[in-house]
Amino acid sequence: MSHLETDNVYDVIGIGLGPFNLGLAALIEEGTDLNTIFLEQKPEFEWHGGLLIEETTLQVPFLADVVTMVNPKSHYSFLNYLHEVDRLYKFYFLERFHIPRREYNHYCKWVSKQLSNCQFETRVESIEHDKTQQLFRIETIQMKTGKNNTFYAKDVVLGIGSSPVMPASLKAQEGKDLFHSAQFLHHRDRLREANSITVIGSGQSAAEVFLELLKEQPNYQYKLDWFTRSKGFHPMEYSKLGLEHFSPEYINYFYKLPQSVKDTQLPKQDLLYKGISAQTISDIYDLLYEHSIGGDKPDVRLLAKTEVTEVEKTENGFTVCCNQWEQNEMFKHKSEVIISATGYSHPIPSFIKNLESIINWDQEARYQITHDYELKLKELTDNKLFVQNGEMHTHGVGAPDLGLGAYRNAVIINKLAQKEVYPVRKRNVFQQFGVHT
Ligand SMILES: Cc1cc2nc3c(=O)[nH]c(=O)nc-3n(C[C@@H](O)[C@@H](O)[C@H](O)COP(=O)(O)OP(=O)(O)OC[C@H]3O[C@@H](n4cnc5c(N)ncnc54)[C@H](O)[C@@H]3O)c2cc1C
Repeated sequence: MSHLETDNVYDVIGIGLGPFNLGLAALIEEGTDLNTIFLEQKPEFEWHGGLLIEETTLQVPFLADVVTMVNPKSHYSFLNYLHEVDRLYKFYFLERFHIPRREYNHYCKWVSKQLSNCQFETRVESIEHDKTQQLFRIETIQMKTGKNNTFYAKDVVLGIGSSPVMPASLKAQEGKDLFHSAQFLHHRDRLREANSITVIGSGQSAAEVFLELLKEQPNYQYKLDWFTRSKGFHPMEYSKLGLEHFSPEYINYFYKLPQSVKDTQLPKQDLLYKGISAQTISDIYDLLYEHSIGGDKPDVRLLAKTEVTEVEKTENGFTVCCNQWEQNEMFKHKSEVIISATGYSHPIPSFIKNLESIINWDQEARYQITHDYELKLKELTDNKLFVQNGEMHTHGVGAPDLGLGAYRNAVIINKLAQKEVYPVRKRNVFQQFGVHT
């Protein structure tokens, strides 16, 4: 590759530095000689900053750090982090598997600061494939200075995560008084001034936001409503055999199913990864109980089976048009602030526009992806383009799961290095998925 007159030529470039590409950066730096750089638009590592609410925890055990599940001996394990920041005894006596989200973020930041291959404040604007050089050409912009730069890579790994989603009825009114739950902590002062707040949605984020608002309600005295169009405020599956769906075996089983079967099954598996943790439900219930002691009637309403159909701006907030779909009853509701906890999606990034003609798309305009997380390309080339956390339609519910990140990175690294750097174990769980193993 040295024939290009530039220093910016790499074996691998990672785009985005969330937990998945951070793990890739760490495992590559520790286990290979590959020349890599990981480009991130934010000024430093930050994991869902608007939702780093105190007392919230990871929904997976701490072993789902960025390396342990493939290399527990790594310098970058969570346990080594605790050791290095002098918290090992404190954690030992804490006796908890589910660590605070704020600590997971601090741990990831600690990892990123020690790696030489992470570059922040750099947004990727476009990628092109240079057939002659057999390289990807990546154009970036430096966030602070606006300066453009060009990088080249033999292989690229997309790790750009997800984007907040709002229904059209809410999106039209988005602003300081109506925002996605991803922005929750950034609007805290506004929320504390409000007379009435409505939370919409019933996933984990909605529940965490509602719980936090409920905790502060006695101090700030707002009216608090929580609506969801779901049938109820349901718990996420957390039985041990249910959790085995987040395993390499289930990925392998799911991958081999026909696409039509995958598309039918996935929506039926919502509660494996959506829904609310039983602990958060219990915390909410306990607090409602506490706030109602002695006949107190906190101004709180929880209403399921209720879809928001329209939101109109008024002088003092919003009029929210709702439909209780089971009773088929429409009603109007007033709220000064609305929080849309309506989930995330994985859009195809606009920066790959110039690659659209060489990528193989499926009938639903989604990536076609090999078992090893490589995008299927139309052209025969030496260059590989991988995706992390954009493959639920092909690899199943484990795609966004932090506990499977290290496994997926081991598979990707073995392909990038063209040798087995990190062994991938075939038998991990007790149950068998499918007739043939
Ligand atoms: C609030 C929340 C809590 C969660 N909690 C859990 C949990 O407890 N357990 C679990 O298993 N899963 C959890 N998940 C799901 C899990 O998939 C995500 O937490 C995880 O962040 C995904 O990591 P990622 O690396 O794919 O992407 P992200 O963390 O989203 O990171 C992607 C990064 O790419 C950067 N980027 C995007 N475009 C560009 C560009 N053009 N140029 C440069 N950089 C770019 C972004 O700035 C971002 O930093 C949670 C998800 C959310 C939203």
